[in-house]
Amino acid sequence: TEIERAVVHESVGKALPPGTLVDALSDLPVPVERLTGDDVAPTDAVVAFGPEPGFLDARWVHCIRAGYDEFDVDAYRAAGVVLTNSTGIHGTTVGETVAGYLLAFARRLHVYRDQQAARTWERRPYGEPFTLDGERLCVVGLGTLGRGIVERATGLGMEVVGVRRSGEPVEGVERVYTPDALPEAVADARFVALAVPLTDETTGLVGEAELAAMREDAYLVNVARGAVVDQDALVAALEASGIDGAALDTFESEPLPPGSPLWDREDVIVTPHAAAMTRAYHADVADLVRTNFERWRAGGDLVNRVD
Ligand code: NDP
Ligand code: 7N6
Repeated sequence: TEIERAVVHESVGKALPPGTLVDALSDLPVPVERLTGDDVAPTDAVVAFGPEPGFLDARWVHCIRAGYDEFDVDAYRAAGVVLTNSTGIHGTTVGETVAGYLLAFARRLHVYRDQQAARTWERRPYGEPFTLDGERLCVVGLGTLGRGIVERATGLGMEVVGVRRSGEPVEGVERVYTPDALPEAVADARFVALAVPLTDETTGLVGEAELAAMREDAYLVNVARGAVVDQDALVAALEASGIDGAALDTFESEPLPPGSPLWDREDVIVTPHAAAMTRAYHADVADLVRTNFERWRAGGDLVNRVD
């Protein structure tokens, strides 16, 4: 089937100004229009942040996120609608954000920034600051995000281990574990970074037992999805000094509710699901969509197909 129109759904506004994406796609061989609501035609390609019921009438839906957990993949398959995601574009942004979290914790930058607000000139105790050099990081999920994190961490002199489904080796990762060995993989790590998709297998992946398996001076980083971590168990572990801190970009409920105990903790860095933000996001997404348009026309396989 030919695609006769591309529509940029208003939901993309959660990640970028929609007009930037419309402009970046203006060289497609079909008209590109903005869409509010979900009234789409069977010959439409839809570019969206999240799902809408009407999208099941489209020909192809492209999700501008890597995580497509909000989409009912079975329903798309049953309706014969092609579904693609945006994995592959977040390695640098999220990798740099995670490097920032790790550096902040080691060099205590998060504490000094808090102190600055109160004009407090006070160095942290001698035993507190450390260097990342030589510290061990365990990266859980070694795809685009995981590798982006690994590259920065090795550049900072860290020793990196990781976890992935296949257990296959990854450059820069000294030892790759399979998911069943997660407690063993995290046991010796000063930092544990989560970069897995949210699936049945990864929901609640890090709970009481995994937090207990971590070092008492460990930090947890979650740039995956909130539900990968049992948030109550995390708060309990922080309160009991079972771990030293956490950097969280994703939460069980977003925005993080004002009453959450995570807000007030000095040992927690909260970012508003912003780890992947960049003013080049529209261009990165447009490259993916353009590539797939060309493949579609040439009758080839699309990249990043998830159905
Ligand atoms: P990829 O598909 O490139 O990588 C996923 C990795 O997770 C793979 O290495 C895979 O293993 C591994 N994995 C899957 N299931 C398990 C499991 N049960 N246990 C251990 N490892 C597992 O995805 P991306 O790196 O592009 O994105 C990952 C997720 O990060 C997204 O799904 C999204 O939820 C989140 N994300 C968050 C962002 C943010 O703004 N904070 C930005 C972008 C993504 P294998 O290699 O063996 O297949
Ligand atoms: C856009 C965030 C993803 O899954 O959640 C992220 O790719 C997208 C700023």
